[in-house]
Amino acid sequence: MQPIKGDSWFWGFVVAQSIAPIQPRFLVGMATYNEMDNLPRLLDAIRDIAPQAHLLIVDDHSPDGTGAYADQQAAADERVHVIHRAGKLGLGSAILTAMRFAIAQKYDFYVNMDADFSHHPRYLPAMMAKAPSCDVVIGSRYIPGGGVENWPLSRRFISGMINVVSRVLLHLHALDVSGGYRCYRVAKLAEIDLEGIWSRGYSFQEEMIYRLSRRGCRVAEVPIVFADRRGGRSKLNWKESVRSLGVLLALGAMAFYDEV
Ligand SMILES: Nc1nc2c(ncn2[C@@H]2O[C@H](COP(=O)(O)OP(=O)(O)OP(=O)(O)O)[C@@H](O)[C@H]2O)c(=O)[nH]1
Ligand SMILES: [Mg+2]
Repeated sequence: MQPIKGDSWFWGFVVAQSIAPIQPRFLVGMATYNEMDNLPRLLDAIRDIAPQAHLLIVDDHSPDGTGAYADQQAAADERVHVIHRAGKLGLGSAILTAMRFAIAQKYDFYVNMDADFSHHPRYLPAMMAKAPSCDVVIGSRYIPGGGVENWPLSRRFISGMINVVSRVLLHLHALDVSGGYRCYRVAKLAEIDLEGIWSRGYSFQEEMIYRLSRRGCRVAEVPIVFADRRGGRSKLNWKESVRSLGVLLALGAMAFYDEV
């Protein structure tokens, strides 16, 4: 019997679907606190550059209306998700909230970035292309091709020192262990005890790489040029810097006793 035309289309579609490679699901997340000067252009830029990715905004009740803007975007675009928290609870804990969402929603990869254009979306394609061959991709300022733009010498020095000291203390091999622009394999995030992360602030990045490396995760770096924030105000906080230094020293002691 001759197959009717409708049947051959159907079977053609089934065969095409079964041989097409399954595309990994990416979630691009950003913590926000008063980022109305940046978020609208940033979301547009990410959607242009990585239209296949879903987006997550974790907002801590920003007084400037960032959370309300994120809600409008989510209502108009099913790729956009928003989590609201009651108040400013810190960058590290906001990233943990995003990671838990990525695990619960079964994404394959979670890309974390700042919402102030310091982490430019132009680097997303390179990071996403590298992701399937490793467990963490770091957008790195300290490998060839990477760098920092518009930072005063003092900030370059402090950042460089924190990075070197953390690498030595925690026995880490990556050259940029303090940057937050990263793509994580979600299955690996699910393996570590996220409740057991000590850091709530700046030391969060170093602690994540330390804990993932201890589990044998493969870490790769792709170059990024980190630019100073485009708009809005810095949330740099000295109290948090001192607390983070304490966490790094405590993790360093743990790494030392692990080795002996
Ligand atoms: N949800 C949430 N987001 C935060 C918090 N603190 C900072 N952020 C966001 O985290 C990202 C990084 O914070 P930044 O203030 O840019 O910190 P930084 O990059 O070290 O410093 P500057 O760029 O100089 O301001 C930005 O998207 C902020 O809006 C917080 O307590 N809660
Ligand atoms: Mg910033």
